[in-house]
Amino acid sequence: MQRRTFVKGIAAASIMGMTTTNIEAKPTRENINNSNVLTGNEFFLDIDYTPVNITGKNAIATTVNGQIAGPTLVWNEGETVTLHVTNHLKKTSSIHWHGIILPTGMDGVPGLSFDGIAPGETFTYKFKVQQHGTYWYHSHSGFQEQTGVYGAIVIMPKKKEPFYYDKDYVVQLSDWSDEEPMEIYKKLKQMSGYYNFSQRTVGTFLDEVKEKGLSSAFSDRKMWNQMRMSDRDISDVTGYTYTFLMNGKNPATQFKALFKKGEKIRLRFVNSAAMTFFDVRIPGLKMTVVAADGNHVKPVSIDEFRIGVAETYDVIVQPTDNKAYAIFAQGIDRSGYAMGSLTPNVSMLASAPRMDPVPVLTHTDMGMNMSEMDQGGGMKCSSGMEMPSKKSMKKDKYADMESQKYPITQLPMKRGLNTDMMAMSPKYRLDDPGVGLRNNGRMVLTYADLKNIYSTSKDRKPDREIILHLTGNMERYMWSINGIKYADSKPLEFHYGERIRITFINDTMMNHPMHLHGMWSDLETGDDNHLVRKHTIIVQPGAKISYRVTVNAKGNWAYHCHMLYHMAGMFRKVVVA
Ligand SMILES: [Cu+2]
Repeated sequence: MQRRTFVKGIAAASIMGMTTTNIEAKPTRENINNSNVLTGNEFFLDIDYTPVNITGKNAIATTVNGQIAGPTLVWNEGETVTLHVTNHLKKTSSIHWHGIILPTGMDGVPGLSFDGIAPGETFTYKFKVQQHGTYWYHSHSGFQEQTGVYGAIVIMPKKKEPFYYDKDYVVQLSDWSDEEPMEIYKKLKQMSGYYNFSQRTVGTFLDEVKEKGLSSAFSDRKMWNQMRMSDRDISDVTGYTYTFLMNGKNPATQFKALFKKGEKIRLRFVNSAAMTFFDVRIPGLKMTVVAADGNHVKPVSIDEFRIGVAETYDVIVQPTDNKAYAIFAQGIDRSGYAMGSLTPNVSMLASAPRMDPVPVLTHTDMGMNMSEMDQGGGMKCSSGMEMPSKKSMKKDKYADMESQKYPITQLPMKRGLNTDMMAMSPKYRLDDPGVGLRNNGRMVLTYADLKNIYSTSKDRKPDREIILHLTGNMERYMWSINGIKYADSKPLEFHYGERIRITFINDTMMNHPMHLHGMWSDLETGDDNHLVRKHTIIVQPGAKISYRVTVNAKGNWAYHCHMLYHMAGMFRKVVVA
């Protein structure tokens, strides 16, 4: 895979000028200033087909203003913005402002907020900007996001921020495929492992035998086989078809962020990929995380962070040497990477570090707790093996979160063909960096490290709780919530003015980045005095997570997994009345 990515990169580099335009930033302290940035209060955005060559092959992208990524929009907190979006495609299109608090009619979800933008038409969005930080926008129609309809949003704060930096860059990560998204989706439907070549072979089995002995290797294997799952099921769509981009550039053409030695550089990471989680690090530099999903957090110094699809993180780095540093974002399944250089000189480029080994899912990722295996717990599977299920909930460090009791609103749940597994002992795993990042010798950010910089001790306690299971059937590539896919579901009813606790239990083996439109998600990380405010929350495989939502926005809202090919089923309409 590594070699393939490299080869693709070289091919693209040799046809420079045919690659998409993306001019290097020339930032100033409070102003992201490059030619791919639009500032002001009124914006004109054109969605259109654009020929691109990202991999060495000509392809047609759908773009905003002719570029991948689309222009970075810079807004000012407190001002009203007007955005005229014209659709030049042959199909309905839309722009959704991800993470932005606005009236439902401006949210840009066809069928929920408005009718969508018909071919040849212009829709004008207008709303007051009530927040600051790093966000993004994307099409909410079909698979247009996969083919390029996305860009970053930077909102300048009214008040001075509680940290200092000299330069400011957006680092927007994405995944590009020359294949039509519908083709990708069809292949996944036919064979969910189509793009995953990391699954175990006879060779790896023999290695395991050497390592663990025959019986233990065999029983491990037997268990996975009985569950018709693979412990290498990390990503559905991989570097086999994807080229990973940083600000529209592949690893050969490289995005470059310039610095002078000693300067503090703010990097605004945005994951605009359709399907790819990235593990981001800058070898040789500590990163100080200062914001998550646009909101300030207590600064935390780390070596690496995982960014789920649709999340954003702002970090500050201070390069100490006059050399090029790699901004390295490897795909969660290690099938490829996006990369750029943090460099004192545009002609000085960093080389890529080695990718980490392909991660292997563990019992933890299946919602099992090995220490409890003897007494019960584990994962139940419709097709075969059933784990003993005597309950033994040991007190753990998230016992407080575990013991919170609110009136629970029962929601319909269907187990059947739509679900082929179930986490028997789902745990809060906020301090778990996740599959592939555990014990890697680096300081990896976890949700437990995220603390709102402002106190939330006066925030209302939840009035009630709803529990939602993230469910799926890998074999049929069907995703759902509570075993019910969107098409068969009833809307979730939230009451205007209430505070609701949402608990997700992930019954699948994949990470799902859950995104609620229109309202903030206040994540419980074990410290009620500093609930961290997010718009997208990763629910790890076999895990459980809780957050609180103040229901302060009337209307219809989308609530869904942000993995593009999971969305059709793993989606709910929320009605606030
Ligand atoms: Cu998902």
